[in-house]
Amino acid sequence: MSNKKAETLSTKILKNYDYATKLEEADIRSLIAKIRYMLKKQPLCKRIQTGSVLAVGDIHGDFNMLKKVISIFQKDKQIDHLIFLGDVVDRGSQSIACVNLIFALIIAQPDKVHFIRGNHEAITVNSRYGFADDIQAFGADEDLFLLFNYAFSELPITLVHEKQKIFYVHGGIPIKSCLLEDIDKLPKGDMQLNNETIKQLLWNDPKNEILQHAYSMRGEGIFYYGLELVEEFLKKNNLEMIVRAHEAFSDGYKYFFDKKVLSVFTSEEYYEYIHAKIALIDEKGLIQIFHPNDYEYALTR
Ligand SMILES: [Mn+2]
Repeated sequence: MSNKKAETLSTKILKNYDYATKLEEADIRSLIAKIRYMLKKQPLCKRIQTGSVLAVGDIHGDFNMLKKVISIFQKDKQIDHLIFLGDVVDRGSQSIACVNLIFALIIAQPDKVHFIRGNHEAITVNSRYGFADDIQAFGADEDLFLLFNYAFSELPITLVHEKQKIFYVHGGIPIKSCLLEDIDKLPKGDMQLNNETIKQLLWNDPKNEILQHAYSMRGEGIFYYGLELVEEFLKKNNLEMIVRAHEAFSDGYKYFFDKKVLSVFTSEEYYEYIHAKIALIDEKGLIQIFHPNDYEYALTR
């Protein structure tokens, strides 16, 4: 498998994003192979030291929204890092193209583009909510679905920005006390989210009304986390805030616990009542929330 092919494809896709919808199976296989090779070397808790961040919530196959977000990142040279908070696949109509485009971007700018794993980047979920059907409709060999999921299982599950002191994750914190060092010791390549801590990082939700934790309606082994758990986690790990995704609020974002947690959602195709949002977070942690359509206008005011 030559890496050159994946790099050539990446360049081609980034010149014309729609090309990500037109790839042949062999092209997709070479992107996946390259990404798996790159991800294998990365820890489960990724760290970045400095720079501004554009944080993107669930995309869920909304290719048009993804194209807007990526064009903002490519045009605005003041954005140092682009962080996808997971749930790129399922529900919407173009999951495969969305992954292709993000993989192409990671290949081109591996130090600036970060894809944190969501609960839909797990085979137990994406075999049921659209992605498996999309692969079948695409007419690919069955193992392409498995190859995507092998790659997803190598994704980082959290990212820490050391200057901002922000913890980026898809769902949130586990209910058992957890240090950042512990996250790196969790098993990599956990396809089905069998590890309970990984499962909770990807599935748990914040809830304002509780202090510690409560059982979640999402299912067994999933919890709501409250203010005291958040404060304890932040203090122990010398952090100030959690930025996560995973919940579709109608405004596209919501703050919890006196702004100690921010939730962002960035998909509209499947969710007609949602106004997608992205969060621009400067190096010091100052946050501006935008709809991707309003981004350029808001910056020129
Ligand atoms: Mn989710």
